Amino acid sequence: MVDRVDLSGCSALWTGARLATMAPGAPKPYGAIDGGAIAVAGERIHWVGEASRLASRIPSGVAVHDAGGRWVTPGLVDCHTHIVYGGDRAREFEQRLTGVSYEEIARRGGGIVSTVSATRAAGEDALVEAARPRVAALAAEGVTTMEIKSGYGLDLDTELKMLRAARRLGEVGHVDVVTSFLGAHALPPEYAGRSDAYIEFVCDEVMPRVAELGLADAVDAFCEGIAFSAAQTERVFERARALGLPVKLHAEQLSDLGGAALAARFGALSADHLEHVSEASVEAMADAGTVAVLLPGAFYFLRETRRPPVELFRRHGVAMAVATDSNPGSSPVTSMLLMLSMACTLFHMTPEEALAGATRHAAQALGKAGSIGTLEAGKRADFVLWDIAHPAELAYRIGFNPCHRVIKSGRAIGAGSSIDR
Ligand code: DI6
Ligand code: FE
Repeated sequence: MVDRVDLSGCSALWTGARLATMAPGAPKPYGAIDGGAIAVAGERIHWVGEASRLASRIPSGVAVHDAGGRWVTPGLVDCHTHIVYGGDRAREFEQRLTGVSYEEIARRGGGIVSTVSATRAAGEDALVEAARPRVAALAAEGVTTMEIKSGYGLDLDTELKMLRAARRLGEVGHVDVVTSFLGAHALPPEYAGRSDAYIEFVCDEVMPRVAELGLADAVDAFCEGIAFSAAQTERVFERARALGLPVKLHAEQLSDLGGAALAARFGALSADHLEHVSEASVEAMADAGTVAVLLPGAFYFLRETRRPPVELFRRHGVAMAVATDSNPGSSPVTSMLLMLSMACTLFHMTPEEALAGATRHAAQALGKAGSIGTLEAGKRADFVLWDIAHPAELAYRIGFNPCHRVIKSGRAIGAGSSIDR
């Protein structure tokens, strides 16, 4: 006689589901459970398993929903975005198409710095309103948690304004927002030729204020020839550590400055981009448990040719996440499903790896592996019902959204395009 699942205290039960739990070490691909059910208690998953384990009489307080045989995955997690910004860079896109490189545009004072001017000029409300439809586009495809970075302010007031705007985007309740302080993103014009002085300003004046106000969940930096050196990044990390904030890093996107190994030395949550990472740095990331966040949108949009070394990450057991890098300059992307497709076609990941990269491993990259990213008891009840015949379809179709319904913190918040418009 099978033990029956105790549903006392549960608020909702979803039956008739084919679950892609994405649980680690599960016997079947995608952690699949056919004939599955999810019991929800308030905002959390109470139980996940085969519906045959349920008693025939469901307690009267439990709302029963039929998933209609649909596949159900964890809510998607976009663990790397710069989605709050002023203006856009469509003109720069035109320039790049005439042959000017991304790095050359940055050197001519365009690029990130032009977004900085527009972001400084925008009010906080305007930043929130501009980002809202972009966040809604992600939510419509089943994103239930996303990260948002600062880094287009590069002065105290605008960095704080961006982070407040990011927090506000999470208040609607459809998408949880995790923030990162990216003061060391680019050198603002007023510090031209004085990059050490700017790093000192970031460390001594901006980061402590950000920490004091509780506006950032982590600290990020851009370690690159067109941005900051490894030594400067290390100073940023030292201060983050002193303030008790976890770190992550834009590393080895355009060249190898040893950023990923530095990040690993500081126990970073993630190192991101990584097209030019060395095997020694991959080993350091494996030892530190630092997640490799891969960003196929930026790779595609900048027409990069060197792929991140997916085979090395596999061989050394580095968890791979996939994210949009949503930003106006190098990845004007607001589709996680497109990133799953590109992770497979451009980076040669498998559809299962790509989905793990948008769920379990993305959660890990945000330091939230204990609360989101898989369908397991105790985790937040964030999940998505899909009109698909197999989970590989999520990475297979291009420009089609099969999202049937999103459940956020135990509540149905809508379906596909109806979310948060
Ligand atoms: N790497 C990126 O892909 C974005 N920032 C970064 O450090 C690009 C930001 C931009 O071009 O506006
Ligand atoms: Fe980025």
